[in-house]
Amino acid sequence: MSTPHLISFDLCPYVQRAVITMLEKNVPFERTYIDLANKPDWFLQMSPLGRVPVLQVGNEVLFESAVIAEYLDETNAPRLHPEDPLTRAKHRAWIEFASAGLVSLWNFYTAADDKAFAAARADLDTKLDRLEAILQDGPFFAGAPFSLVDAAFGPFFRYFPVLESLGETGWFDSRPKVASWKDALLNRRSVQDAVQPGYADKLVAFIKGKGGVLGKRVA
Ligand SMILES: N[C@@H](CCC(=O)N[C@@H](CS)C(=O)NCC(=O)O)C(=O)O
Repeated sequence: MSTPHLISFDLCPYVQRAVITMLEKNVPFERTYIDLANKPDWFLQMSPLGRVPVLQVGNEVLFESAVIAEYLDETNAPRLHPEDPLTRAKHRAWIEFASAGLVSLWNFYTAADDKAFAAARADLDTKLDRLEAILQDGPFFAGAPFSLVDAAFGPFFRYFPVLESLGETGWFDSRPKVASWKDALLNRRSVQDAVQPGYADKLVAFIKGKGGVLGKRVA
């Protein structure tokens, strides 16, 4: 296969899913960063929804992070999706849940007023409770093997140390299974290497730029 080319934005959690998947499989890839606030014409022509990630494979273009991750999984060992179709379907559903969690996070760190902020916090707490209820022994979602569900949730959990640094704590106090899953993911090499040095500072600056309840806390 020709070297895949990933079109990225440096803070995008969906892009990170593709990077984690390629790092887990030692797939060499090229990467181009774009500014989502100033999208180049070539990108707008290529990306049907105007979003990253986009993965170029030869003359073909793939979009949507879950689709990109599955393509990479089907074409490069080791397999990260389970073999059993029912288990695989359940994994896809939890990857979708991770995407909903990313929307909840966005609503939280961009919330413009206290009411929206409290509602977004409650929504996130409910989602973390759901995860606590379904997690088994760990260290990863499906136990010992690292799966595409883990690749989807690594970028989700990466937000929490930043939120904690801005004074939003208590996410994991009564959720020991989520806490140890989060730690296992944030200690995983592929998850760590999926962002550039300075990620946390950039995210804080981005949150400040949004000017919401959390952004106003940034000095
Ligand atoms: N469902 C998409 C979501 C991708 C997405 O929302 N990407 C954001 C950046 S993290 C984006 O490109 N937004 C377009 C914009 O900001 O204009 C996926 O899973 O790939």
